[in-house]
Amino acid sequence: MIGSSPTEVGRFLEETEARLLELSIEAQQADWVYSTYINPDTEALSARTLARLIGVTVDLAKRSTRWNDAPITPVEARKLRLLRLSLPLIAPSDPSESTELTRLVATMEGKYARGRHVLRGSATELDLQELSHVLQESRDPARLTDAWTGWHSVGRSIRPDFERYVELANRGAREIGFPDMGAMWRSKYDMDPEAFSSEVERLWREVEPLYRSLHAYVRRRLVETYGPDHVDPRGPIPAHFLGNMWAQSWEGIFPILAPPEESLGFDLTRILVDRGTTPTDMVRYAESFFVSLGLDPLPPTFWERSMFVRPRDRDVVCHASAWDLDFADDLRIKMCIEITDEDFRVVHHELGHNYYQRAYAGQPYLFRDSAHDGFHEAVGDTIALSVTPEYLRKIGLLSTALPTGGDIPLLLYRALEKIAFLPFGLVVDRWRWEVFSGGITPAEYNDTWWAMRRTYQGIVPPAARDPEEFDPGAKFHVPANVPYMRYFLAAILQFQFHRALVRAMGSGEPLHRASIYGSKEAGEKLRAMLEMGQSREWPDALEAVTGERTMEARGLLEYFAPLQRWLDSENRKAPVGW
Ligand code: X8Z
Ligand code: ZN
Repeated sequence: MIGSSPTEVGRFLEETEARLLELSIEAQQADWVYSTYINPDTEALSARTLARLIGVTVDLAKRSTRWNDAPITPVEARKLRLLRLSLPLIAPSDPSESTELTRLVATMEGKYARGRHVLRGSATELDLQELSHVLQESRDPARLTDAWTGWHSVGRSIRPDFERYVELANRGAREIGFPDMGAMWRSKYDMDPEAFSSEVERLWREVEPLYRSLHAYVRRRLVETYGPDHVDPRGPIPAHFLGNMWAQSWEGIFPILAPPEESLGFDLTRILVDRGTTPTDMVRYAESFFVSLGLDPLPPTFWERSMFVRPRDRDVVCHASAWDLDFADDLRIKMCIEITDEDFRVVHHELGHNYYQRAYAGQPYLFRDSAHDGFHEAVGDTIALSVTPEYLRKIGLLSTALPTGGDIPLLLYRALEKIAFLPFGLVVDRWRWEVFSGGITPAEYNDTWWAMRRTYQGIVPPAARDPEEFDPGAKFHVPANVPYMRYFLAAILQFQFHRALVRAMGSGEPLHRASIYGSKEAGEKLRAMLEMGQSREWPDALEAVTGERTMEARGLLEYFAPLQRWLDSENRKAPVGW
């Protein structure tokens, strides 16, 4: 206990929080301008402000080690622990390496945002959104391959930046005591990083049988559509047939997967388009759901400062995100909203982030984050699970009588979105963790990426890939340095939350039909958790909503139980596995 007193650590933390708040606001402002107006100057500015924030954080984290064995309060100890983990990127303290690293991340993100491809027989450059439409709508294998391959070539240009980024980020993480960046990412879960890996594996094993059943059903229907020359009835599924650039969610091809004799009974995209819904209307729908739970409407600045549509005159980062520029009330989303069923869900997802941010704004700076990052991702999705046909009828979007048939089409639709996602959610960081630890070398980047995708997801690329390609770089979160395991956790957690909130309302309805819309009880439970921020370990936050202290797949399995039975009977006609 070397010359430290509680007041000393208290003063240190107070100054630390004030300084980091100031620098984070600056970094966010620069990043906002960069992301909504990409050019060399905004790139340099945002990289420089981030480098400054990282530099100060590293310096403070190093100074904080003097209290490692000191008798300080649990709150102080938690803050000191979180200080080291407060950023998803740490740079080496050498100033030139530090700006080099933040420049690299900005450059990679910019390359991704500017990716374009001209389809064969056309003269127009298509961006990611347009190429995604092709993947969803075309049934021509050659055209699908062209759109898929065209987009994935963006990865190749990112590859050299990525290699150097891994090197520098690891060097940074080691300076503050982590073995590598992946280990740093895994340390953010209030548990031993290795125990966290096992926890993830345990959750995956619980849901894997459901994924395999869905995979088998989908593959059989794709064989019916494209024939066994294109889709091997016993093998992995070629990724370009699944209606999504990364084959991460498959609801885009619902029309060819729906049970032949039943339908959803409505098409939300059609309804929204026919009513002349605007992007702002889409966000208003989502806001009003949160308000129905007893939460406040968004502030006027949200509507003034957010970006809802892709500007026509410049490049922007279109990947949807939610921001809190002053860590208080300057909430915004940045999104290129399309009037679709998918984006209807995404706006709910994004507002979940904003409502979380606002709820924990009352906490000290180092506690202004979610219980763990899976919680942040799960909130809006939990709300979106309550966007049921009955809810849509209630708010006047569905006027037709609801189909009286079974619930299988709806459950299948949801499974194509949520269950198909699970192994993808797992694979992105299982791969990156290995890259950061050195278990995967640059020469092995692409082959290992596909080996893992084949093992976990049962998918393969449209044709053999040159090992020189860099297909992970064609997924936003890789060039943008956003950890991904959060989405896997969120995919499990949202059903755990949904189940608990539905039961708290006293509803005995099957989970897939229940909606928490308008429930003040559900709103109160949610609010209690959101307001905690990360002031407590995540099991405390989980308990506030669910009464449980471990992440459990039970909610998800209960939600999809009727579908699992239906798939089991469907799959008597087809092999399972790959
Ligand atoms: O990136 C997102 C959000 C922003 S945090 C739109 N998601 C993941 C993805 O698009 O890959 C949401 C689900 C998974
Ligand atoms: Zn998100």
